[in-house]
Amino acid sequence: HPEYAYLDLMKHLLDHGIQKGDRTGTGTLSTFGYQMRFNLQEGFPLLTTKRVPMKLIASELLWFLKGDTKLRYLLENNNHIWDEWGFKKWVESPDYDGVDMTDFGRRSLVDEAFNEEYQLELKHYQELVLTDDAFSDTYGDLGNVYGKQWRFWEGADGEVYDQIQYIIDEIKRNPDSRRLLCNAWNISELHTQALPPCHYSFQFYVVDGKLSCLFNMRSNDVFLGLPFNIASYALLTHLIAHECGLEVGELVYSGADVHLYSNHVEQARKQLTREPRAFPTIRLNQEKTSIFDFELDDIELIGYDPHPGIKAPVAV
Ligand code: DHF
Ligand code: TMP
Repeated sequence: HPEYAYLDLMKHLLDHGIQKGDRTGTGTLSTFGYQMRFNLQEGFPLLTTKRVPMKLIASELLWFLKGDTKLRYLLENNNHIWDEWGFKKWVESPDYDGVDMTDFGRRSLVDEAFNEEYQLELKHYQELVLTDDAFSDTYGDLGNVYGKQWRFWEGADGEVYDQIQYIIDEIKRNPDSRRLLCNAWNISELHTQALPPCHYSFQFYVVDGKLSCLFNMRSNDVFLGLPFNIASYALLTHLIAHECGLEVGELVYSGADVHLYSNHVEQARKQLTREPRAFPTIRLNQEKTSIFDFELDDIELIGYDPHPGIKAPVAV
């Protein structure tokens, strides 16, 4: 089953991962340099050994494709995967005068009284982002993250570049191109970003009428982030293939610091006891041609029958 590409990586980290400290203070089992391949003709690579919320993956990708970097769109779609990083910008700013939220990610896990204050403060933050335009513009914006770089890269020449449109035009014009590439790692703008890009570049490849994609990750949380990342790039490949009149080919993953957080080890062991089931398939609204017109309802997942979800804390 193709899901073993992922499960074998998880097992590899449990058996051979190197204990390594990290920015968040959580601790990881890590390896450096790892590749996986998924044949997208064999089904849509959404893990079945735990439930992975496809709606959140789709709304995050559509948010990137809009060129949006503000949390509001995600919150309007009940997507909270980026909340902590916007919240962090807010509570570390001079305008914040509530309870001290230093190190809220780790403290909320070990201090129940603090966790209650944190949950209240986070709820308040979400409300402000949703209702207060000025607040949303300043503290509800993650900075020049993926969407900005993908669609509106600002060149040193003062021009604004749409890397996704370039790729689509170039695939149609010159499918043999070896320059079908998007780069999110913009050194001069890293300081604006709530989190520097983890998946920092990707490239397409066309052969025999099939579109393949390779994506690079500098740092990867194997339990929480990776299932999202695989499905997100699989969906992006389907969308671009759809617009360019191609079939889907392979999805190739290339990771650098690939890690399992120490507080995800029990969850990983549990997941490894489960048998993978058939991958689902994906159906895109054939009436839409431009990928920039796609909305959530235009993406349909068929035949997804996963094992139950497994909860794990995210390291901030
Ligand atoms: N930081 C870390 N430490 N790991 C990440 O994977 C990560 N990913 C980010 C931002 N920062 C990160 C963006 N993507 C979840 C999944 C992806 C993601 C952020 C968070 C997550 O928590 N997933 C949970 C449930 C999400 C929910 O239902 O709201 C999961 O069980 O998959
Ligand atoms: P870092 O900036 O110190 O590397 O921390 C980022 C963490 O977030 C790291 O554990 C990798 C994880 N991550 C993913 O795995 N996938 C993602 O898409 C994102 C945004 C982050």
